[in-house]
Amino acid sequence: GNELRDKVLEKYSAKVYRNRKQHVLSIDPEASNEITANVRTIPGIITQRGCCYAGCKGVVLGPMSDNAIIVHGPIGCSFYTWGTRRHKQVETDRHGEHADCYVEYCFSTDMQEPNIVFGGEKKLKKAIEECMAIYKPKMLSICSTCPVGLIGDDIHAIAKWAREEYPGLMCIAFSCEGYKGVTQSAGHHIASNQIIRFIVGTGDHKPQKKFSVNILGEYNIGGDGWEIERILNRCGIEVVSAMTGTSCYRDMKNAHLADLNLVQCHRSINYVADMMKDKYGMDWIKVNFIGVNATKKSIRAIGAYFNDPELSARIEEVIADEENTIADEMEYYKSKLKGKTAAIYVGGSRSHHYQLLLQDLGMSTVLAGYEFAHRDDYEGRRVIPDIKVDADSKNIENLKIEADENLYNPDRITPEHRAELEANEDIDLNDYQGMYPDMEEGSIIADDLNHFETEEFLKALKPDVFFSGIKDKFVVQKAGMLSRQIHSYDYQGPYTCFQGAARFGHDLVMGLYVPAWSFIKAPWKNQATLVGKLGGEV
Ligand code: CFM
Ligand code: HCA
Repeated sequence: GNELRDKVLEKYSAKVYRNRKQHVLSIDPEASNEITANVRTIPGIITQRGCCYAGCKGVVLGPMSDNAIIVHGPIGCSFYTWGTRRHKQVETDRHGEHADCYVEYCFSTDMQEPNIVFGGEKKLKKAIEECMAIYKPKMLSICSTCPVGLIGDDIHAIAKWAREEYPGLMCIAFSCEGYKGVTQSAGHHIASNQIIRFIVGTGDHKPQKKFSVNILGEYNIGGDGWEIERILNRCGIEVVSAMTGTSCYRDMKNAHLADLNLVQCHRSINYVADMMKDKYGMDWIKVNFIGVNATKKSIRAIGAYFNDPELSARIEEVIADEENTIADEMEYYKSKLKGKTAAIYVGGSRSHHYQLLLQDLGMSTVLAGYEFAHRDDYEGRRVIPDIKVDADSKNIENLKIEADENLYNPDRITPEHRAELEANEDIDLNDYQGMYPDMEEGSIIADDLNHFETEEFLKALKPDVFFSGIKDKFVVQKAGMLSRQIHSYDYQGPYTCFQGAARFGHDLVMGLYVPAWSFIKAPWKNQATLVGKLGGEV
């Protein structure tokens, strides 16, 4: 039932209560568990959400190595996204050629008041000229922040000017003003649209191996993407591009030449997968490389798609070998973690993915939620037709995609094989089931969880660890509960696939068993659990 939810939310005014109640529920297999998501946060509430610009510039564009991003706006917006997300990169493309890497740089027009009053276009052109003179990038992005949209600088005209002025330069403008959407999610969509419009389909570097894929929605945080690629390469599968971790503009141009798209983070990049399906007829499968069992299921699904006995045999060999390498460690971590509970609250897919890794370690998740996911990330893609399109979502362009005259090929697999895959419950072909099916009855789901609710739920549920981000980590830790960052991994990682799972187990055991905990007492441990009167005295 929803008793705990109602108890936590009852402190609100009636209006706020009515709103928040639609975002928080307890999983009940008998009920529809419909949730409200991707709508505006109530003003005044301390949300953990970010803005549209963060989703476009920071999340999707940021990891591309050879993409010089000029932030058109006041300097604070640049500073905020400068090196705070741990997408690792190298200075080579997938063919071993040098590609300049700008991920550690911060380019900004540093708009001042006079630019807001008289317009910032001249300053932006000057910034582009300066960047071209010094760095000569192959790709240059212009990302606008809030004031640019308000004063109406035409960044798209300037991008066109730059493409003409500098032959060979791919200059793309992104109207990703912070206010454009209700969260980062709007920025993911805006970035995806331009990737399809300007990048994918412009390269001609064909894959060399028999089986090739793109990895979509993998940003190489802490090296996650490198570990996934190591495993896929061992299996004999070529990675044409990753979007956008471990990739550069030059790799992404060739993405349409791969056989299959793998979608790791559905939330941030399902747009690209859908558009590539419409334009090239390329299938996608939902994968999850977080967790040993999830990884096994994912690579077996890839094997099933390609339907090649040699490939499937190699996949089984790799699984056996990788599992063998971590077996003793996993056994030990499991013995230390079995029966413990967790709460997870991050932006999108990781709140779902990490539950599977915790299950591998014998743990369960008592509360989970997303900052900015949509209903389909909770309930599965089958609810997409029922999602209300409100004024905020209408604000973001929905590209009309047509099949590519030469490259559209919907018959990459036979109709019989497609029917087989669709009937197979272990394979999500062009589909995502969302987080619910992996959650236990009675666990709490909280969309756009805020500071107040975080503290109240943690006090009531007392999980052993709270997985979250920088904004709430220390509040929780000072209250005596371990908090691990699932965005940045607290400077650790990779946590993907087999070795990543063992590394995660190691870090979690270290965190939970560190003797420092005996020096802090959670505030609620100092409070009486029962308050009442006995014989007239308190
Ligand atoms: Fe996808 Fe991500 Fe996530 Fe995300 Fe993010 Fe991130 Fe995240 Mo921070 S793309 S939705 S917008 S998995 S940056 S790498 S950790 S909130 S759960
Ligand atoms: C973002 C980036 C972020 C923030 C992390 C955090 C990331 O949303 O703009 O709040 O700890 O992963 O770096 O999600």
